[in-house]
Amino acid sequence: MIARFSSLALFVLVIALAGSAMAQASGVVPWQINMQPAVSTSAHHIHEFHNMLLWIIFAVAIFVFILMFWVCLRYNARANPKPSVVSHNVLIEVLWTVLPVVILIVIAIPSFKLLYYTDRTENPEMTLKVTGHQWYWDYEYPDQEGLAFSSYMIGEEDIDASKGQLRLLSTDNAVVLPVETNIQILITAADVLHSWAVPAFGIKLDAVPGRTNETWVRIEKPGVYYGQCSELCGKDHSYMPIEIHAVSKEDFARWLVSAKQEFSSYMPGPGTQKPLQFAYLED
Ligand SMILES: [Cu+2]
Repeated sequence: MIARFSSLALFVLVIALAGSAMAQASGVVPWQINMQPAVSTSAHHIHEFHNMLLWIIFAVAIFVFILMFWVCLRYNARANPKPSVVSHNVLIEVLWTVLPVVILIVIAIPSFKLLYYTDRTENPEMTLKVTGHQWYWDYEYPDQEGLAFSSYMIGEEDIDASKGQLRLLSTDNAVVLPVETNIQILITAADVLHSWAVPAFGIKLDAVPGRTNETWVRIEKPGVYYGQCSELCGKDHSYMPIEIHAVSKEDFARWLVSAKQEFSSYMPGPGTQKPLQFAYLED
């Protein structure tokens, strides 16, 4: 019995240690559990809200389990041969109506605050426009005249692991964004519903044809962050990843200069869709 208990305790410890170690890794790692580390203010608030909900869920679940076992043991036919015929108890009825309402209000207030917080920033310093296509993303920097490009997944056979490229996640043209900047993000789609989702930023927003959805991000530290389309959009839904390089403001300014030259031939818009690279389509 003791041996079984200690092996169980060891198992729980190993899982907990593995979980905390993996939570530190950026992007995706094998056997990952828990959420990707938060690198934006929105993602931090989302994680805090999630953790608060976990406590409430645990408390409710444990209370219901204890109640259930107590009822099964105390009031089964053998232990309680003469059942009670009481059908009303005002105190209990008030409690089981009012307490869930109180719990829901406790959840709803921070939930709505968070929804409005992630909705838009009051002081956007720059804008990134994202357009979903079957099956790639277009990115535009409206503040930088003419800067726009398409971003395709790098095919499996073209993945270069020595450059740190990841299967199903790396793209030919990564989005480059500055850290410590309030970035307004406008999301739309050109054909069907897509969803632009980057877990480390706490963003998952539908890309809807004919409509512009807005959110924002303030990235806290440089790094490479990945996301995926999260709205089933057709046969290559799983092959339109998002790759974002967050860099310092100085590096971003330098990237802008070179990117404007590199992408100057690309003109976004209906009828002139001419993606720069067909890395994925060629295979
Ligand atoms: Cu999609």
